[in-house]
Amino acid sequence: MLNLWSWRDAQGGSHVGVSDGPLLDQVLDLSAVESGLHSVNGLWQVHGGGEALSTFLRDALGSTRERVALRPETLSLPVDLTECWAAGVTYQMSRDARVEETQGGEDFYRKVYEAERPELFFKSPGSRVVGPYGEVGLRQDSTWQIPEPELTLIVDPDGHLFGYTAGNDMSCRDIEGENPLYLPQAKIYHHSAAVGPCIALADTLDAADLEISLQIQRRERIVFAGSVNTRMMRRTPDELIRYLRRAWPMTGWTALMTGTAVVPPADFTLEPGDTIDIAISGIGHLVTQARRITSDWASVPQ
Ligand code: DO4
Ligand code: MG
Repeated sequence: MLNLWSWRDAQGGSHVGVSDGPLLDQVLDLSAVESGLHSVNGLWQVHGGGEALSTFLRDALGSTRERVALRPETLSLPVDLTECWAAGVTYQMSRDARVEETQGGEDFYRKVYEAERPELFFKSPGSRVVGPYGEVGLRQDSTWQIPEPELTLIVDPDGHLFGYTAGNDMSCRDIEGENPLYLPQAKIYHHSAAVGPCIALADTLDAADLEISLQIQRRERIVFAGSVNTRMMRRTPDELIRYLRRAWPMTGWTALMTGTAVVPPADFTLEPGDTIDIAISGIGHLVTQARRITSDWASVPQ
């Protein structure tokens, strides 16, 4: 497995590194291998993706160069994103949860689960996507909010699948449930998308068999835990990217969330301060904290 990490040093300089598996304490800083390699984008421009990149990274890891242990709070977004998209109702569990929360629009969800065309929606501009250990937003006008843990595709500027990361598609079940036409307000708001902690290169991870788990901690207590395997997904990464690209030429790096199947019970809602830990095998933990959105909160995440 090959995992790419992005982080900042104490002076604010950016770095990109690689590890063999999601091992935060055994990262090879790629600027020690080739001067000028400071970002995933720079790496991709020089070495491309797929087999050519994997060969370069495996050779680099084969050397005896020093490995660094990264401090979690120094991690940045795994790649500078132009935007984030999401797919919906890609697991039966999500279809059932939507049918449960909806007041009158149930058939739309049943149909989209079966249909050839997947549900795809815009989620966030890249500048509002939250990285590891950042804060995700809670709307003031919703009383039923949940995180959605999702395998997330990282698509390169040429539109090819580059790798996988973990994603959080924050959602307001009451707003969407009232009327499916409110989907943009239920899904798109300040810091409603988070991704990280690293990118597992696409040709080094079998995305069809990954364990996705979600744990939510409130003060000292675990208030929800659940998991699912990507074997249960009805769509494939290639299919989702193909549909997105039908009418959306890429202009930069894109994250595409692939849908959730871990849904907390109907009486659960997030509270400010809750810690959300999303783990995916081969990728690691995306940890964020929930914070209420106020009008003065406009900081752009690192
Ligand atoms: O149809 C609403 C969105 C569903 C969703 O986000 C999911 O299934 O993950
Ligand atoms: Mg979702």
